Amino acid sequence: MSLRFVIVAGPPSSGKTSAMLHTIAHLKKSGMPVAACKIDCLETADDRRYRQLGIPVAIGLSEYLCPDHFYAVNLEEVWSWARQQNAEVLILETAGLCHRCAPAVEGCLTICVIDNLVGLETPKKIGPMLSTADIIAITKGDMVSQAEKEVFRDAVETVNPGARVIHVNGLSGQGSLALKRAILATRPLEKITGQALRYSMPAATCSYCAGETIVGGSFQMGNIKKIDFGESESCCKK
Ligand SMILES: Nc1nc2c(ncn2[C@@H]2O[C@H](COP(=O)(O)OP(=O)(O)OP(=O)(O)O)[C@@H](O)[C@H]2O)c(=O)[nH]1
Ligand SMILES: [Zn+2]
Ligand SMILES: [Zn+2]
Repeated sequence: MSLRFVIVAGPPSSGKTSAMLHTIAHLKKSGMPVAACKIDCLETADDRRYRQLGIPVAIGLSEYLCPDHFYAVNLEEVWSWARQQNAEVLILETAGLCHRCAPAVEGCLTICVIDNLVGLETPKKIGPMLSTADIIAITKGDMVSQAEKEVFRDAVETVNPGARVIHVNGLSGQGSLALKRAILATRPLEKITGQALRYSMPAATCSYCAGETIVGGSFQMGNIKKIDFGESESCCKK
């Protein structure tokens, strides 16, 4: 009952599905039964794209909940669903909208997909989603120069020096064979229950989490953190 549980995260439109469609096609050619699940907030069309490969597909929409917390709460259920489909590889794609959370789980191969166009500061900004990944797939290399590609790779490696970087073209599929090989080289996991998230999630227990919509201190309770304006406050008082 073991499963290679592969987590794919990255900013919106970075090329996660494009890269995975090519990778899953390679896995299928090797006779590997694959299932895919997509976690998003309000809407996704990714299920239709994955279904075109003729594999079992599930979607989870978090709606009014934080998608990352929703994701963590449903890991066991996604595992059971994939096993019921007799999958030996599960591709779990997550929106990765909250740049404070990271979906990586111990024992699961975690791939962070980031594109060459997001700017040199972005690897730092998306922090743990990138720094806790095993593999970083950099897409859209066809849209930048060789020099830009190298500088961007450097910025990525500064945030996660231990990860393996693979350049993937989501359109042509170039690089997806390396992703397939990395997935097949991963040791299947016996169960997900008891595995640890590699990075803790922030507490989200303020009045706005509970549905409050009005701005102002008297409408706020629970876990409130205010900005420390430090020096700039004393400047304004002058
Ligand atoms: N030029 C170029 N375009 C790409 C590449 N990879 C993906 N794209 C395009 O980028 C857009 C977004 O790709 P998706 O695969 O949908 O990205 P995603 O990360 O799955 O998006 P969400 O799931 O909506 O967050 C699509 O129009 C793709 O065709 C690439 O390597 N080069
Ligand atoms: Zn997608
Ligand atoms: Zn979060």
